[in-house]
Amino acid sequence: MFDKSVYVSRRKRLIEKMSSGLILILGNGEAPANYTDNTYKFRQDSSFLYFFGLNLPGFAGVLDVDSGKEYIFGNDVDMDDIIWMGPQPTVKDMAAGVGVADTAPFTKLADCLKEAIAAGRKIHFLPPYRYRNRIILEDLLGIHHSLVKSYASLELVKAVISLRSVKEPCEIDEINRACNIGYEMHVTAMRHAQPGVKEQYIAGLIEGIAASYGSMVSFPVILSQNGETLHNHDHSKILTEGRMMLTDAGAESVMNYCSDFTRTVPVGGKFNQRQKEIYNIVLACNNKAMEIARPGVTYQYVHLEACKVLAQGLKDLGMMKGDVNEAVAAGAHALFMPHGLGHMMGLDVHDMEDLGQIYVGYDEVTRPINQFGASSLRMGRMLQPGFVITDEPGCYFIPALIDQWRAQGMHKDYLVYDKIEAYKDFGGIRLEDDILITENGCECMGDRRAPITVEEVENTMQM
Ligand SMILES: [Mn+2]
Repeated sequence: MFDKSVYVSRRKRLIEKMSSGLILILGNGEAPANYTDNTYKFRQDSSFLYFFGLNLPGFAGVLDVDSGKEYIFGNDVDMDDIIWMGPQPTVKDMAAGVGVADTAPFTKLADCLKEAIAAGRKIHFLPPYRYRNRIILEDLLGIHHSLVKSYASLELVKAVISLRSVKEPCEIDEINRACNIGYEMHVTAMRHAQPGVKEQYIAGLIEGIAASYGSMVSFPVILSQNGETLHNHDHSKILTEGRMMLTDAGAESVMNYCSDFTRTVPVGGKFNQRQKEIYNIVLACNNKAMEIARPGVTYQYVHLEACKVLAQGLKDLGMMKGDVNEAVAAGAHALFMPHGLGHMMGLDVHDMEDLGQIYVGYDEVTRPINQFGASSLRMGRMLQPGFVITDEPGCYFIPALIDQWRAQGMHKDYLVYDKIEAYKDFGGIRLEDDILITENGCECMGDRRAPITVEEVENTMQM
């Protein structure tokens, strides 16, 4: 946990941003996997972690915007719990550790909210993403669980996003820790990417590295020699010479801050000419984004500039034609990169996605682009110092998409289908780093950037 003052200050700033009423922040509970006592690994709600820091199931925090009073609701363990789990600190002691003086059993939360509702006060809560919390909110507020999400407080959503978007120095340290674990995961994956090795074996190895640092992966590992499938969780293939292995994976630090890197390497450790050509285009896109991302420019602009590098590279290889700026404005490059350049990252790998991507990634000035490819950009708005974002351009040859676009004559002024056809067996490449926006530019997070140039990757794989 961070120092008590970190949580005290965050709650104070949250209260200052709100007009009136009560703020309810629900923590998560245990989630049974196949029977009640056999649970998934516990993951606390990120906003609860941010404001109340307690990484245990079954808590809720309440802030009274008008009086400034703060409460934590949760149950002390009983003898049965002690027998199975060992002695545990009291809720009172844990709450004191994050600067909250008033605590009560979880059942008292209903009384607290009922009293406020009876007095005509507004209860602000965040959109629930777990069924358990929807049902708890139904019980507490009398709103049917199917409707409860639509009653979430937009005022609270916006206030929480404004705080969590700008990372504090202590958070940046944590993200760097997660990145250092990610570095080890990716170097390990590279060194095992040999013909005859099963994808699942490497996926398991790197998941074990995340777990061995007392944490877990920040999302299910994506690892496949069929990298053209963007989120490929199928690890059943045996690595084959001539293919490339795409690994998109990250770790959570002990305090649940995330990393998220992608590397794509030639199976066996040596790029062939065709692989090298596409690879270097994607690397140039990644580097371009890092070169221009700074406060005062939007990430939508950075995305489009990176796409222009992609289009220019593919034009040089004869797969695209015409004016590069016009091709990108038309969205022709999205055949090869049907996703956005990146997303915010912090306590969630897609930071605050539960609060609504439109509020995290966009504002009144920067609106999403309603076009295939660019519409998948999760983060578009003006950059500020302290933002942590992923930089993850890619180039994929998706046979079904190529066939569909060709049949429909899509963007035929910019796409040379006869040339593209020859790459249908190529797969896909994505290269992802995590960047911190600084006062004048940005920097790559983690102590070292994971091997990324052709030379670095080949050298790493030979060791
Ligand atoms: Mn990512």
